[in-house]
Amino acid sequence: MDVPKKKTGISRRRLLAGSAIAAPTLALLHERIPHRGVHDALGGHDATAATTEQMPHGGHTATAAHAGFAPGRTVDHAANGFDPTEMLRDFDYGRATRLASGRVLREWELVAIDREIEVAPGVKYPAWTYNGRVPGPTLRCHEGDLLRIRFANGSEHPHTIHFHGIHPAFMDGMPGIGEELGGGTIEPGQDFTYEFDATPFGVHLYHCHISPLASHISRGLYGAFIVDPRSGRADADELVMVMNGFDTNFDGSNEVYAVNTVGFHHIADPVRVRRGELVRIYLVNVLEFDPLNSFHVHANFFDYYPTGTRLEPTEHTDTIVQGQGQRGILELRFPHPGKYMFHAHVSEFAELGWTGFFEVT
Ligand SMILES: [Cu+2]
Repeated sequence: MDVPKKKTGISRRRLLAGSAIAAPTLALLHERIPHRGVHDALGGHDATAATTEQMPHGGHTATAAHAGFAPGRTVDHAANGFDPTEMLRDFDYGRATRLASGRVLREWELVAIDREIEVAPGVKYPAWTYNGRVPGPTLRCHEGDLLRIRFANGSEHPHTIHFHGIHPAFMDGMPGIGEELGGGTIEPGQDFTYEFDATPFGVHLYHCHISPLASHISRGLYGAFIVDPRSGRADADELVMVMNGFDTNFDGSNEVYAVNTVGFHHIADPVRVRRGELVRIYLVNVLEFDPLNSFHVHANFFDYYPTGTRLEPTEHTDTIVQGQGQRGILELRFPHPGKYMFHAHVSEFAELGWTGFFEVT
């Protein structure tokens, strides 16, 4: 009852064939997959024939054409109340005070709010949000801080905040656990304050943990949670990218894929970085309905720190795969100026929004 099923709406096939974002997408797909149904081509075994790697020039040229929908058909960021470009570098350190012990107490307020958001030009989605935005605020702290997060449920549905990290059971945001202490399920109109230590350092996430879990998460109730190591990290241009998707017709599969919610956003508005400067990406995969997601950057390599919990990278690569809930830190320097595509190396996701450019100047 808390997951209303929408009877009408666009299917993945119809979204591609006739929606607001269809024109350039369809042109692209027809150009590349001329004699095949769009859905079948994307979903069938032959979908790999359409990978950008195999058709690099066509892929780049045609995908760049997505920017063509931007001038006339942009997402209304003001109406959404958040802008994916701003969210990239928006870290919320909360309200910090020093306890008598000398330890830092960091406090936030998160409110669950139901609101409609636009996830691609003309594609509206009835989201469930923390603080009105998807993803929720990027909560950031230092290893060893005491964290206090007051959660108020202003939604019409029961929710929780389940943090990844190490904490007592009743602070886990799990229905049925700690109910006698006010935790567990937080009903509409109720509130609860989560309190725990910031540990371990790394890049984590938080999300609602009410069943059906996939529904509550995919609606938008998630965010990145970063714990900086005591030793700190080298100065860098830091970015948060939360890989997500939207099942706009509630059929159990996603119609739009993105980083930070708005599909194709960084095609028209590239992520601007400086040549030679260290760039650090906190990458989180919260995608539901698809078991894997991935990140690939063109013409550059990065160091990868899985979960960010060790200070030594495990890999030097241009592509990594993350399962649901996995995350990690990417560090790279762009040696050459220019525009470099980044996208999911699951081609279907890339074609449905999870693709963009770095612009190196
Ligand atoms: Cu929920």
